[in-house]
Amino acid sequence: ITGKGRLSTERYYTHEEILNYIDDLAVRYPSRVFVKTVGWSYERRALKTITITNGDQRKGKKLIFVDGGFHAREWISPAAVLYIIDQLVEQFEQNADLLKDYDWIILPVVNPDGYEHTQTGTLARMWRKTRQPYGACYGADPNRNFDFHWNEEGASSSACADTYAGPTAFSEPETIVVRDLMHSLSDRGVMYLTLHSYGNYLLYPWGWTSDLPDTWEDLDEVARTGAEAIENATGTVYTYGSSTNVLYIAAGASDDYGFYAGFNVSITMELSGAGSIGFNPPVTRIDEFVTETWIGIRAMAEKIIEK
Ligand code: ING
Ligand code: ZN
Repeated sequence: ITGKGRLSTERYYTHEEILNYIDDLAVRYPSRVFVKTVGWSYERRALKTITITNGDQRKGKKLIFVDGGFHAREWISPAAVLYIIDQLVEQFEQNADLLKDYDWIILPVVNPDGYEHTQTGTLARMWRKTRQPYGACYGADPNRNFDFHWNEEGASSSACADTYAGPTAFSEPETIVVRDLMHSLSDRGVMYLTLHSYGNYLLYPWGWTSDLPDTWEDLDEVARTGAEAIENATGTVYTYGSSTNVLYIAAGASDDYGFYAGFNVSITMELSGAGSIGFNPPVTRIDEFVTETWIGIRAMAEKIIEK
């Protein structure tokens, strides 16, 4: 995948391949694409963002922040992120409206240690968490580790649990990176989008309470726009609503934190997948799942831009 050429949707890629790919894009499109190392995972893998622009460096542009790969086993998430990058960089002409007044900053794999573990470890395909050791067990759930009503609801204090909140909020270097990015971007950030799988949901805050934020109607309108665009184009039905009300209560998730940190729209997208292929879509279906994801994201971004 290094060198010229685009990534295909015919297989899943390793973290190293993903980093090489974005580095390569920055070399090939030096006026529009910028890659930065923003931190390191527990096992010292680089966390890199790719910022995609239309080449116009004027100040005051707004920003959309997208991440993927929070949860190790949710392989379709980094795959969808790669497709988004391809659309914004290689298919720039078709998507120029999305970059006119907005830059996009993308962190493809938040949890590379976990992702690598699911690809190379023994019996590790269903790993979810990070890989920092806690006694006899490993890892915290990065999507329960953010310091907003941390560990109050829908998280575990047991280090061996899949939803372990961690010993403290922001115990994981990976969530600190996302937090610091959010704070550094929130003055111009308008949408935070985090890609998980599976179940076909567009979720907005709050996840820590069944109460809704004051501006929930704005969030609902954006999520509905994404869901309708996907259903109209493909027939796939996405359910939208607050995390607590349509899925389950869970405090310490990144979308609640992003909203609290100043992103007026903050959405967790649970991509396609169901039953036995939930975390493991066959490679023959990657294309279908990532293209429908892009249809929804594109529609949500357009909704925000027109406002
Ligand atoms: N789902 C999310 C999880 O972290 C979620 C759902 C997101 C709940 C945000 C609450 C808030 O459990 C997956 N698949 O990880
Ligand atoms: Zn997840």
